[in-house]
Amino acid sequence: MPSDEDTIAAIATPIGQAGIGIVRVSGPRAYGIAEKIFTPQNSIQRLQSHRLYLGRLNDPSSGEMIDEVLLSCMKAPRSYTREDVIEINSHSGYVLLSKILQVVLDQGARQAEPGEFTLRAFLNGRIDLTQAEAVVDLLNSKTDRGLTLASRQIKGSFRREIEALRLKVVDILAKVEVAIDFPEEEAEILSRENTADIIKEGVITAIEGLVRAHGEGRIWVDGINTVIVGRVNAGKSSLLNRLLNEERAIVTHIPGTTRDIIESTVTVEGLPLKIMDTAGLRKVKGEAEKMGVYLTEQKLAEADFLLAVIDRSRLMNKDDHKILAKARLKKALIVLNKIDLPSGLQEKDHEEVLSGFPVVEISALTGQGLDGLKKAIAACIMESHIDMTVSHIAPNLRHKQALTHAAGFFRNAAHSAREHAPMEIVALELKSGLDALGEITGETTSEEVLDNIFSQFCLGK
Ligand SMILES: Nc1nc2c(ncn2[C@@H]2O[C@H](COP(=O)(O)OP(=O)(O)OP(=O)(O)O)[C@@H](O)[C@H]2O)c(=O)[nH]1
Ligand SMILES: [Mg+2]
Repeated sequence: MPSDEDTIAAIATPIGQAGIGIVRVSGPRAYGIAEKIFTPQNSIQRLQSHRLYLGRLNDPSSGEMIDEVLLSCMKAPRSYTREDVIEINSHSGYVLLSKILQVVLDQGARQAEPGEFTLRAFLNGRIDLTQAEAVVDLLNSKTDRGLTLASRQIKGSFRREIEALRLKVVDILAKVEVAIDFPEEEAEILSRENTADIIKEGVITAIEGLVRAHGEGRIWVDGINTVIVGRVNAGKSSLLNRLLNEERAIVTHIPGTTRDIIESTVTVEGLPLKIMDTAGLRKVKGEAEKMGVYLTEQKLAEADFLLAVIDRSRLMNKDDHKILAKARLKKALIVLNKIDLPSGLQEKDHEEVLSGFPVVEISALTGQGLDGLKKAIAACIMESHIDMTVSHIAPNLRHKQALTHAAGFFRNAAHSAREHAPMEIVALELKSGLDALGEITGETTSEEVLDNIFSQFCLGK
């Protein structure tokens, strides 16, 4: 990891047309750099923290004025990174912002890596890892509720839950360690039965609640993972376009048009769907289409909910049957498409193949049946195992895995305590559980995991 002695800089606003642009600088030389390149309009002794200054930005190497800017100053530790931070608010535009960044770099700063400002906030102890991750959630959130969950997590809601859990465990561990030191008096120090109960009711039950919150909370942040599947030409892309109300995916009469996964977000009857159009499933020879079918299989496996599209105007074939077999393993809604054409389905298809599935009929071409489709989607999701109760936190997959690990250790600890295993074993399991919890907040997280998390950020964040 780069040294935090460096002063880092990056363009912090999106590239493109906008009213203003910001170059952000953080580190020990931030103020020094500002004093070299910025001339305030009103003469001042020195730059003060938490002030905004109007002035001119100059290139010291040429003496040329670059722009009239607003400079904001934040002295450590009262800043995003807990280091000295300056932000240069200029006019927007890529060329101008690049030039400002270059001047800052010429004065001894280094270009920041993606997420490096937030990484510093983490390394300097201003936020924990759950709060850093919530920053990504905040930027990516698909719904208002997701936004609320992310902003609560930024304020430390999840961090506090984990800390409370750790305190409970530390408490138990302290008693266990005293019992290890004074084995003769173990019975007076603690009751094994009671210790096992406290671990189970105070710790494991709480962790199980957090693991459940993963499924519920992520729906609002990420959307319900909805995958449109079906044989080639069934009208999958047409259906996606209908639901999005835009021409997002290419539609042609040629079977095998879609190869890449096309993903978008849409709200159906108030429910957030992360919806994916996929390549039609069939036996293929071409490389690109093969790859597309492979991707489809992957998305199918991860889906929360399937929209299985069947071309009602044709006889069902092997591909349809294969898809329906897969749909039986998931929450699925069958969409019989092309009802503007005469039906090609046979009576026995309705009775045998489609029995047990919720079915709707639509025409993706004319839009007929679309309202019914939306209602059916909502009904399927509401009645399925997907729990729509609003949780107050949204642990991500990484948190869920660490929680599951931790719960395993605590279960072993409770079992060992009850079964009169040596107290050293109980202590060891409790410590391993604590480490697993520490991975969530970042106390015991490996550098590899940290790199992975912060690489999801954009430049300048
Ligand atoms: N008559 C009629 N034609 C439809 C309907 N829906 C789609 N089509 C036509 O069917 C053809 C295939 O539609 P797509 O939406 O590209 O089908 P797809 O399932 O995405 O196809 P692939 O990506 O190739 O697997 C196009 O010519 C569409 O115009 C419908 O409801 N009625
Ligand atoms: Mg398609």
